[in-house]
Amino acid sequence: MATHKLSLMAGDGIGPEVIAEVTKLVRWIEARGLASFAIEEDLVGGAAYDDHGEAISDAAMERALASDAVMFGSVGGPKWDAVPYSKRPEAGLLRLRKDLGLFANLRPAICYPALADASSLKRELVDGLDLLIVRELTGGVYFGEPKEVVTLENGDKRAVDTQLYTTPEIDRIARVAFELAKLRGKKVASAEKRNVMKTGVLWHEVVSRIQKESYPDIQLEHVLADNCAMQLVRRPKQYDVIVTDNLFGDILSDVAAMLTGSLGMLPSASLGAEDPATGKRKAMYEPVHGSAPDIAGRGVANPIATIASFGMALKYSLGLSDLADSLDGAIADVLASGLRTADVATRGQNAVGTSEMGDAVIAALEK
Ligand code: GGG
Repeated sequence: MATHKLSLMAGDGIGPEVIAEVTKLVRWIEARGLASFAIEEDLVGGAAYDDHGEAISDAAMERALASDAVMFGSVGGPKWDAVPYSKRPEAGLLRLRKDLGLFANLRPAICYPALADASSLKRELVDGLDLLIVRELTGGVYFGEPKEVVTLENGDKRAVDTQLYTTPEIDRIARVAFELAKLRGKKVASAEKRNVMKTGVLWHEVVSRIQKESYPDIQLEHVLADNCAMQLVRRPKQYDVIVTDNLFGDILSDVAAMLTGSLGMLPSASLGAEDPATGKRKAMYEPVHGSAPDIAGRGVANPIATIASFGMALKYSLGLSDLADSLDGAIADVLASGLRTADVATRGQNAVGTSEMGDAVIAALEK
């Protein structure tokens, strides 16, 4: 049996609480002889800064690079508001994405039937919703240079972030979206702002060309990102795969999260390019939610986004697709049984804690 190298980076706030549920799952899988794991645990974010003054150490980066998959919790919090920009907790996450080359961020937004009443929209608008946001993750305004705050001669300050995309960056993320669409609803919506941004013009041009040249059977719709946000809360089921840039993807997936009931329901996979020699990709899996400092340490966070992210790791990195399907089924069963964490509990439902929810998913897997 192959041993899977898993790098665990729990991070800050509720990160350690939700990652603890992945550790339980790993032990359960091992106890049943389904797979074996070599686990490395590393600090990241504010926890790493407090420990050694950087949001991620070079040694932790080395271990992440050598792993089959990184399971990441969450980073950030008001405790580190005054930390210099380059050492902020989020810098650890951005370095992981950049140095592992994780350009494709897959964010599925699925509304489980049992949670349709917890959605921000009416049941009929979200029941059966299953959309996939494909967010470009290593380019755009998060990384473009110049990126700085300068003090002008008159004492005023000027801040600049640069939205920058090249043809190859758009080409490769578009191909990921079209390939995924082939396996799903055979349609892609590409969201940008070509009416006001040059990067939007290039994005539109490249995505159109890729579709014409390589994916003529996939239906392509271009949508302005602001309109896409509106359509997501108006008629979300019109979409199957949405491909978009780093910043718009971040925003649109938070909107999509509320359609599923909670940000605590959205998993993600961040994937690099396939190595032609091994067929493997660098990969990191994390809940879309952040560190939620308001509820950290109380054991009430929803672990489903993190558990489902681990399911994506089983599928995309560890060759355990059947187990990933069983895990998805177990999540659906637990929700159907009425168990809820506080974020998705509706009137009259008693909420359970993080650990109870994790235990219930394992119990459902055993059935
Ligand atoms: N688990 C996600 C997380 O911790 N996010 C905090 C963060 O730094 N987000 C930046 C981004 O993804 O845009």
